[in-house]
Amino acid sequence: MQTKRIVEQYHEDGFVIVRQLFSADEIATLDQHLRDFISDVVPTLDSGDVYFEDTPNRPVKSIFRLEEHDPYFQQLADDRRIRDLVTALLGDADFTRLSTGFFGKAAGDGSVVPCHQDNAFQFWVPPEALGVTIAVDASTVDNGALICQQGSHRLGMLPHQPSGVMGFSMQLVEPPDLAAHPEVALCMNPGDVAVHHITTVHRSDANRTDRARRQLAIGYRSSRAQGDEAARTAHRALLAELHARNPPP
Ligand SMILES: O=C(O)CCC(=O)C(=O)O
Repeated sequence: MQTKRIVEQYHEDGFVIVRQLFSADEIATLDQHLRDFISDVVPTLDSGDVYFEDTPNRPVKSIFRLEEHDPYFQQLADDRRIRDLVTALLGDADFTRLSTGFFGKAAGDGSVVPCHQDNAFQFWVPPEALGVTIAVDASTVDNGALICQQGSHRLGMLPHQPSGVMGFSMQLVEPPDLAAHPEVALCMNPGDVAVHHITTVHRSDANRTDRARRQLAIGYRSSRAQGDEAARTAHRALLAELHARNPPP
């Protein structure tokens, strides 16, 4: 797809998929770094940086700030192809790279991600920020592909409430009308990249298959977006209260 069409579609829908941005060899390298990270770094991480599924095998559910531990993830987030894409989508070459997260939905064990807008956790004003998702495995309707509501980024920030879900503390009080904002499953193949706006409503289902659905998610914000520190402080206080009431297992 041409850059012009990618940008138009992103602004129209609040999300877009760019097919095969990374080669099979590049995804194999990413896969190896993830495996090494999980075996070598995860055991050393603080509880807020890694979450496990609450099932007997306790597979890794999500990891945050990978770039702080392995420079490979910094280099990947600064890859020229991603930088060009983000520059075009944010309309700003002076954007800032945020952190890199891993969302694994282990085969059979991957749990639901509640419906939310990323800015309910990040608090950028104006909300000129986006999430880039790199597919490590194929994502399908059955293994928990990311599901976005078309055009929901234009609704602004909607009310959220605590979700009770470890690692995704907040969920929408009420998802937008499905007729006006239909859900689209972002089914991807390894090497595909999806981008969603920071106010696009999205969620994902449990992984009901024997195939893992692993994704890397990297945030970027425009130079115009500033963090709302008061909102962040209030959110941290809420999280601390929720953790105290219901400590992670
Ligand atoms: O793992 C998922 O399906 C959700 C990921 C997510 O919410 C995100 O990338 O913003």
